[in-house]
Amino acid sequence: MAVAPPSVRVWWNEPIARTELVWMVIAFLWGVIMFFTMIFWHVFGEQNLSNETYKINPETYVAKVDAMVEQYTVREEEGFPVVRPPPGSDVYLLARAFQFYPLLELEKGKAYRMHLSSADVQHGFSLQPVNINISVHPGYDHVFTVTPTTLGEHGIVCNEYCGLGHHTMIGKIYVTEQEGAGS
Ligand SMILES: [Cu+2]
Repeated sequence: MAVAPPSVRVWWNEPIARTELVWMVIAFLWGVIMFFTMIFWHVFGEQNLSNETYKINPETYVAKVDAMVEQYTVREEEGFPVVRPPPGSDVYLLARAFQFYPLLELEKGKAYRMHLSSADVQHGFSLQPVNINISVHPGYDHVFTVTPTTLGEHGIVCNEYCGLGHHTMIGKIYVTEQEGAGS
């Protein structure tokens, strides 16, 4: 609140100073440029995923994960199932305190419908070393199409602080040659 009332009560009808007008136009044009840059970068920057998001309750999501694990587990690693779902199928990855479940094995050059959700709190999915980062929220099923291009073992780390065991929260995606194309 001002101590004294302004000398010109209806100040908003005063003419705009030239410099101020110039800056307003610059700010507006910059806003327009940034707007189109966003769209351009989404398409050509290869950083943002064209994902879809659906509401889902965590129990329903966990049930889908368990069904996939039951059907496509090929081996175990330190008590964790390694799941190899068929190319083209829906792949469910679950983030929960403090693990990514299960371990996945995908074929190079094949497309998968990847689902990502959390059973408890917010986590971060960070695929290394390619550095793809996605926020993982409980109650939301993030769906995107992935086609692995690099053979080998890829680490997933949680990059959203989620509790005391956060630093131990890691996962793994193996990318292998296509079946029938040699080992
Ligand atoms: Cu975490």
